[in-house]
Amino acid sequence: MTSHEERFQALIDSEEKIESTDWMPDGYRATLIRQIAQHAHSEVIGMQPEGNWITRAPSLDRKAILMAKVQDEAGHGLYLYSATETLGVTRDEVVELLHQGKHKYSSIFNYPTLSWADMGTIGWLVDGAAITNQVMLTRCSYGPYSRAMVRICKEESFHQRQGYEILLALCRGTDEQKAMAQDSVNRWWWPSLMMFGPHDSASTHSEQSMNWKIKRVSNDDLRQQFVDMTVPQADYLGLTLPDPDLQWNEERGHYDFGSIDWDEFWQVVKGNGPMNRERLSHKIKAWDDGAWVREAAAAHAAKQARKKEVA
Ligand code: FAQ
Repeated sequence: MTSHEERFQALIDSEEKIESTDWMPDGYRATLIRQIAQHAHSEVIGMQPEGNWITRAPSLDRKAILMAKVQDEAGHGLYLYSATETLGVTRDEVVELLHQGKHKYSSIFNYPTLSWADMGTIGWLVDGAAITNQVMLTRCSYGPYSRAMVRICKEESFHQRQGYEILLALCRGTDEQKAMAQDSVNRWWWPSLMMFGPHDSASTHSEQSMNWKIKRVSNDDLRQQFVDMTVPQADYLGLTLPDPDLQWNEERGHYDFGSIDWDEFWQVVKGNGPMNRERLSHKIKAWDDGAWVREAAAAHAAKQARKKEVA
């Protein structure tokens, strides 16, 4: 081991954070760029399914809350792109990779939002799964990522509560409203479980990422945590999770659940999900439409810099 490697390993072993100015192995840097950029892209693309309902929210209050949530997701994307930049790549570079289809984003955002109840279910299940994953990332060994996660988790908790509250209102409403909530949960349950990624045995990066303390809990353990947390919440709503194999296992102290359709997962990850094409083309259009804003901001910054030089 070189002295650089020894110091890096000592920091990891003693649970201290790696900072952008510290030496780090190339693989550690590349893994972080991949994961954090993918996470940032997910936050930004994740605005689309809910953005679809802003104009159709059932009341002014619901509309204001939904708009605030969608704006929070944009903010999360920005903190995460900033965290990626601390590793030596620019935001433009990673955004370009996303647009070329060379970077991934979370599979979950490739499903359509068909009813208002989906706003509740996304908050409850999708944000719920995101928090389960992100709470462990607050303990990630890379300082800028772990610190971004602390703030993001606080906001995601509010998102989850607002989603649950939408579903609670629907479940206490008319039979039709309750049926709408049930239909929504039927569609989002399995894709939410897929968010945690492939089984540990099929996860290419987990072992190394756990050794580097980038990931602190495995994909399967997080998925189990999420199921255990969510089943009682579904009971309280009076909704049925669409899995006949779901049952409490006294011996394990966890819920058993059925098998995930991994073919569906990989199809979605490869770009063949119900909404992949629409999501990416909408993202590229929004980026192109916003070019004038970026140009104006750059021109303004250059002007301010010239002013400073003259003064
Ligand atoms: N979708 O070896 P692993 C949110 C890929 S934020 C697509 O296990 P890893 C907020 C993976 O990249 C949601 N691809 O990978 C919100 C790899 O492919 P690669 C996003 C997936 O990285 C809420 C391959 O499969 N959260 O929801 C997925 O060790 C509501 C093998 O997998 C994050 O990104 C997937 N679900 O573990 C916004 C959290 N799973 O790159 C709006 C940070 C796996 O080799 C509304 N990320 N793949 O080509 C992570 O914690 C990890 O990256 C995992 C995957 C756990 C997602």
